[in-house]
Amino acid sequence: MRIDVVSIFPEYLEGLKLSLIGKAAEQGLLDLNVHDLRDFTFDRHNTVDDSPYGGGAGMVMKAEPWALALEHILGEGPRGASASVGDHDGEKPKPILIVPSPAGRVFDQRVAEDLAGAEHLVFACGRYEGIDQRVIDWAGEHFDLRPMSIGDYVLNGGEVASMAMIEAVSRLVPGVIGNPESLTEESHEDGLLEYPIYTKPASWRQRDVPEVLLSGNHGAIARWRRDRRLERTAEVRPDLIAKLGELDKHDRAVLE
Ligand code: 6GU
Repeated sequence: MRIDVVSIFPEYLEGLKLSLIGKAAEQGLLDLNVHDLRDFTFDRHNTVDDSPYGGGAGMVMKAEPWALALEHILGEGPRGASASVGDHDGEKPKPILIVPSPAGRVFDQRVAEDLAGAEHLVFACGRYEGIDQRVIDWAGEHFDLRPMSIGDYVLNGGEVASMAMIEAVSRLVPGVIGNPESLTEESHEDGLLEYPIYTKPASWRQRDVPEVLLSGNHGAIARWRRDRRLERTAEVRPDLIAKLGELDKHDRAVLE
């Protein structure tokens, strides 16, 4: 998977080079490219923003640097040499352009799974007052446009949101996580939160690991874990319980 990120703070994205995501990039599973928006400005002050037409607080990101940065990304890479902006004759899907914004659709594990199947993702990190709408509209002709929010709160810019989305998506790319089983037994994978986990010692400061986990009875352990997941989800995320399908008798009893 190819991932491009455009930001006026490319240093923010350095964190992605650490840990599993960085390793995947080194191994060639992910082709991660971070671009500085100011490299696509040509005035003395590398201006990327200006005051909003119609008045109001804050600044708006100018259209032209964004268009040049996105055109640069479209013109690069495998399709590069012969292809030019606007070449999408159906052989290849358009790259997905994610525009982080509190006004976007909310990103969740389902969206992450969908994006994990894409060949090319581009993240356009703006400041939250936003980017001139005309370049967003223009980009919609060349990209599969996806405004995305990571939750109902406001950040100062799209960088942290992009990092969260990139981490959630790239860990689902085959090969990035060594043990794919660790992907299936997770919160949000099947609509329930995780069960509590323990490691040695079996007794720590007068607190004991639940006995069933030491029993070697795999059926009992699986049942205990499911019960804890149901309880925990009902306690902290009743909205998720409401979204579950038909539950069996035992599950229903746990929730009563
Ligand atoms: Cl994706 N961007 C910004 N700037 N703020 C947010 C957000 C994104 N998601 C929630 N708040």
